[in-house]
Amino acid sequence: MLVTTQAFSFYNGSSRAVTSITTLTCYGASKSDCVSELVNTSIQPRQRGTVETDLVLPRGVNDYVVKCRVTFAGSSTPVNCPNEVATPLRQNVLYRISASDGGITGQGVTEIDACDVNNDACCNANDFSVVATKYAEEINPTEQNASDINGDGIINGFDLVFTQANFGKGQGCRLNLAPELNPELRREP
Ligand SMILES: [Ca+2]
Ligand SMILES: [Ca+2]
Repeated sequence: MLVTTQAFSFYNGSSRAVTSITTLTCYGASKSDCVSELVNTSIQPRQRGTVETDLVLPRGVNDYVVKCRVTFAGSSTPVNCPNEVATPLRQNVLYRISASDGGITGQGVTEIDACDVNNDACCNANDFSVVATKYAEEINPTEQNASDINGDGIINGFDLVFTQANFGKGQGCRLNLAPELNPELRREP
């Protein structure tokens, strides 16, 4: 069994506390084998909180879909996260979401997509540079910034580590790409 992490950065702009976040990760040919993980939390109104869940997947499972649900104080009906995150290889998933009394906005992305700060489909030194130039910048709790990769409200070494850990990964990388991520290389003999 191998562990991946689902990390949530959550701004609670609603009038009720967030009491738990549940992730549901499904795999298999029809994505019908699922494991779920519930984490209790207490993110009060007008606060930002971060929550991490470890997700244990069977060995050999690399292709899966992550969904999540959020439960608010006083409600027994969880609210679905805005999107599902599909990944063809094992990696962490990061959610940067906000709640209001009208619902939940924001999105979850794979770690590789999150590291692609300049949005050119490749995580490399250019993304590292973008993050580095914003070093120590603080992000208002109600806002999100691509360079705050882990969504904790400050751009710093933790975000730089994310870009370094994913150098050369992404569908748009031409050079020094890990073979399992590059369809062109995979087709070569
Ligand atoms: Ca990039
Ligand atoms: Ca950060």
